[in-house]
Amino acid sequence: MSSLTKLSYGQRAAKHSNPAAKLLLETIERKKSNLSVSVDVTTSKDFLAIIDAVGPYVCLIKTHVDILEDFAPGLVEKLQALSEKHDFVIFEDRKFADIGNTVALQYSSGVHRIANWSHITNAHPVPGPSIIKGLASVGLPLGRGLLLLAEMSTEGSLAKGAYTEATYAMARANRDFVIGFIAQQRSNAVTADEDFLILTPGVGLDVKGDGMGQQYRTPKEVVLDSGCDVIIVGRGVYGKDYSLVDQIAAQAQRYREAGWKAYLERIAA
Ligand code: S5P
Repeated sequence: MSSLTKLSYGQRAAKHSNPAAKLLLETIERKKSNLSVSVDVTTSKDFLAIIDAVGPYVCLIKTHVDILEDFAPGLVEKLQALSEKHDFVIFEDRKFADIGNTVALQYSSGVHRIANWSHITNAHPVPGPSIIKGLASVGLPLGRGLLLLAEMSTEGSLAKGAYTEATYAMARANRDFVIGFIAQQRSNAVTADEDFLILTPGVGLDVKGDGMGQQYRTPKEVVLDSGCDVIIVGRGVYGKDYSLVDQIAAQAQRYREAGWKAYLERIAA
């Protein structure tokens, strides 16, 4: 595995030139948390309550704002206020997948105006490098960062082998804007000179799947065995009853501890 996995997040932050990647690495180090909570709920009330409950324990909040049935521009200000209150970075998981011109419009405009508030977003590499060009035309001047989906957590994913390798090559050619990958492991194909962040969904401590193709691994498998940087946890943290904020906060603490322990073991090994 890459020697990058022996460096601390702080050491990596000091060397990173992309502002969004630097901010994320610094936040991880400062808060001693490599946990990102993915808040996939449909009302603004639940969305904000969950974020307020888990905020102290996360480095990053991952959103799907298009799921919210009552989305209004004022929500973004509330999200930003929570980001300041609890010191976390924001990642809108938009998974862009169209031609450069279209993704530039989807990223900058529409009701969500994602580039205005989301430090990090992501894209499928399937259209080829023009997707990066389109998104970078909007995000780079704002100091944003992009993650490419190199692998997915789902059963039967087509993102593997040559597709995944080609994704690394696309990132390598655009290192000013592409800060890393959504992936299941840190590949040996990515060397230590290229500090790409690996953010990994499909993380759960209690169950192995969700009956809809999602597959879960533990924080230890993800961070220690596979060399990933950030664990992304959704339902494992907030469960089904969003009113149980104390329980949600306790789960976030549990995942944070597991993720950080695995990281400490990794850099000590
Ligand atoms: O390969 C992936 C990529 C992503 S970004 N698998 C995923 O599950 N995700 C996202 O991570 C997914 O869209 C969801 O928001 C989150 C996982 O949620 P959970 O409830 O299964 O932990």
